[in-house]
Amino acid sequence: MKKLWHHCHAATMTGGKYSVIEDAAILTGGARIEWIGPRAAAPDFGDVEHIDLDGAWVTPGLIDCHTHLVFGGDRSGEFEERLEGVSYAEIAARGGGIASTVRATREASEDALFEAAKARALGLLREGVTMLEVKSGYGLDLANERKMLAVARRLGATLPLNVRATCLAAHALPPEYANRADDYIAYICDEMLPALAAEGLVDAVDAFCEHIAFSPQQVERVFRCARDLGVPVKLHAEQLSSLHGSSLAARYRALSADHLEYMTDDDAAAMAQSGTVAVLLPGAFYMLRETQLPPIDALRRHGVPIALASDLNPGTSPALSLRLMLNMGCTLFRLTPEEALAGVTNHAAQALGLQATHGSLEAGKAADFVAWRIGRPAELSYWLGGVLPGRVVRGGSQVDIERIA
Ligand code: DI6
Ligand code: FE
Repeated sequence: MKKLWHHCHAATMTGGKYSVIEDAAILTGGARIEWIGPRAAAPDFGDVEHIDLDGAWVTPGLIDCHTHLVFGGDRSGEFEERLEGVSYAEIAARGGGIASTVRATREASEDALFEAAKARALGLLREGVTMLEVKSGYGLDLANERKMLAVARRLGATLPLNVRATCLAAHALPPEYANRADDYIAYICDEMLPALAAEGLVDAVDAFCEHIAFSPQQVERVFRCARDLGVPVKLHAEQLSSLHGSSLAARYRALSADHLEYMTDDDAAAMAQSGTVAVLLPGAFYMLRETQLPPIDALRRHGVPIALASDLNPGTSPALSLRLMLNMGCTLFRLTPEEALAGVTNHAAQALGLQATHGSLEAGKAADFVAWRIGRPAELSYWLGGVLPGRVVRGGSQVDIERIA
């Protein structure tokens, strides 16, 4: 039966703005929105189920468009050591850092990875996230990258969440390829990506373009391979230094370039041209105690869509809350609450290539939304994390999180 959700206000986020409808009504049929508008303008829908939302504010379901939430182990021990004065270089020299997560991920069974990832995903769902992206990148060989991506697919198949899987094989150099980065890139392009794409495990391809990871030339080889396979690309760019990875991403019509603290005005212009979304990651900025701000004014001036994401990963952003990122996007980066909310709805959908079906409340789009018991949309950015009262609706059905967990 169709459902008419009423007694609510809607921040539809159409066009990346609040686009408020006061005293709204939303008609859903199955998993889609069939009609949305002011209740007073609603036609007679006949025999439908009426659902009273008690004056809630309805927004699109939140979208976390950049996570590494499948991983083995954690790095809280290293966190503690660093605070006791052990340097990052010492930790790395004895096989810590990313390498330790690669080891723990390779050692973990698919089931163990799934259970740990499921707990994190449920935490996000509980706070209003209905879609998230998961990157591989801690396997770094065919079998282990496949294992990570299979966990991502399983999360999407078993939880009331849309999960997009991104292959980030070009994240770090695995130990067996030490000092042979070009050979590893060849392995990615000749074996890993073709196999994983053929198995339907890859919605996008990502890479880490940085002095401590891969050069723009190496990234470009990965991008060419993705293009030949018909898979869209994304890029970790300009996180620690300026290599103009974001301009390279724009040349390949990337869905997004992410981090971007060190990007230039020309990079922003190139991204605007190609419609590449700027995904900002305040959790990593905070955790690394970075002081170089991403150039928000240049992004605004050039009209680059801005998204916000958790970057949930065990090293640089152990951020279990996307809502906390809304506050940090405002407090650290001076985004407005409206920009922050667009960053986890409309623009986040665009960063995943799904803006035609998700990210705003419009007839024809997915019936994924959250009815928040708040007085104004800015509260979503104002409270620092935590679960705000309300209900999460995914595919037209209210999610019963306690039953799933
Ligand atoms: N940038 C980051 O901040 C993370 N990966 C990346 O490409 C770091 C991931 C980790 O330390 O485990
Ligand atoms: Fe990341």
